[in-house]
Order: sequence, then C-alpha cells, then structure tokens
Amino acid sequence: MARFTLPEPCRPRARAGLTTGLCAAMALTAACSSTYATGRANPASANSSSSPRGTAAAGTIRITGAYLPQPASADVAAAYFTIEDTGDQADLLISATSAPAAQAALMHESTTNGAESMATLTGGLPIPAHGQVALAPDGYHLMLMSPATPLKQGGIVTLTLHFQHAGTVTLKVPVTSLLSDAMTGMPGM
Ligand SMILES: [Cu+2]
Repeated sequence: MARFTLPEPCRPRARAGLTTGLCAAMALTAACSSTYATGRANPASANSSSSPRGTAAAGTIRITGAYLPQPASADVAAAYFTIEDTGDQADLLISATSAPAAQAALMHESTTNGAESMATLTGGLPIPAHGQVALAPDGYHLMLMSPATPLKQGGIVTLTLHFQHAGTVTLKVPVTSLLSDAMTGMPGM
C-alpha cells in the first residue's frame, strides 16, 4: 500500500489515525463498495444478471460468483467471490497471486472506523467446515496491486489461490462493468 503515489486531490487532510494507504483505501472503498447500495443485498451470490462470473473447485472447496469490476484507478482493483467448504474440515485461504496480471493480490477486509478504510488479513481467511465466506463490496476482497495492463470489462484475470488443505486453485475472474459512480467526488482518481 505504502508504495502508491497518490494524486494530491486525494490526500486526506487530517486523518492522523489512519497512517497508511488511506487514499488508496478511499479509491478502493469507491472501487469496492458504492454501486451495490440499491437492490442487491448480497452481490456475491447475485448471479442472475447477465454479467459473467467465474467458478473453480479443488478438494472440498468451491468458488463461485467471481468477478472483478473494471477499476476506476489504474493502481488497484478488487476481486469478489464466494468460497464454500463442503467438507468436514475447515480450511484457510493462505495467500493469492495474480501474476502476470498484477504484482500482488492481497486479502483485505474493509472496515469502518470513523472513516472507511481496510486492513490486510495477515493470518489468511478462514473458511469454516460446511460453511462459506463471501468476498463482497464493503467486506472481504482480494486487492490486486499495480495491474500490469489496464483491466477492462470483458477481460479475464487469472488468480491462483492457495488453501491450507485444498491446495492450489486457479480461478478465472471476468472483468465486469466499471462502477461508474466510484469516481464521484474523487477528482483525479
Ligand atoms: Cu483492499
């Protein structure tokens, strides 16, 4: 996060409590949340639209509803999907990579504490046995840092997810439409 050079209009003025990445967080908040305020209470499972969604499976892990909104920023993008563990043993999403599409793929959780921000999940993302975890706007997401080329609607980003028990899962994530209102009030981003 810290390596981003952020445009001046985006810099926070006096948010002493949020020392790193706030602007990126703002961009991401925009990229990660916004548009789903109306009508789609659970966007991760709202697969009825015509937008493509990616799926994958390995062992007892099932991944559904994968998509990546075309990012408003060239520096970051966020991927969303639902992870289900159909087995008797809990699993852990240890890490993810997105090479060559992006330099890094980080597991983040959006939080709200005075100002919207997000935190990196340092211990991985636990998936309960016979349960599921949704990565969705305003919650968990996989953040792609510094995409090598612009991610455009209609494209595909290949993610490699590393689970403690299920092993490696390759997930092809379609890039869906731009969250058009993400830019509102954020000139330069
Ligand atoms: Cu993030």
